Amino acid sequence: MKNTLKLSAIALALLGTSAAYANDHTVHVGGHEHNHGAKEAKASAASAEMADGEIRKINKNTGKITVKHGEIKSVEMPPMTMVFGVSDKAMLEGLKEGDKVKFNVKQEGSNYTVTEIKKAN
Ligand SMILES: [Cu+2]
Repeated sequence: MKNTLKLSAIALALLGTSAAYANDHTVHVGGHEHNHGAKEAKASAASAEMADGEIRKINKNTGKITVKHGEIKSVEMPPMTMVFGVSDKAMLEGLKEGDKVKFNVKQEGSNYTVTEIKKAN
């Protein structure tokens, strides 16, 4: 479990690096070259419009949260309750079960990772 989390943290770090590289040099990394323009438009829409959710369960040790969420337009997901990993466990500090939150999600294959989360107040 711990190793898996470490590996995904490394993978996330690597993804971040290649995305930055692609932006700086207009070199397209990965298998989505033809969708590049559309993908960027989606990403900026996502940061403007975070998804709504309510924390049902939170495990700061494993970095997993169960969230009852509304529609997540950035990854075309309908409302549901599900478990997410987080890209950085530090994001979970200050959050607890029952909190209403706004969050962003990144999809990697069939895995969804919360990249940003904050209390909705
Ligand atoms: Cu979901």
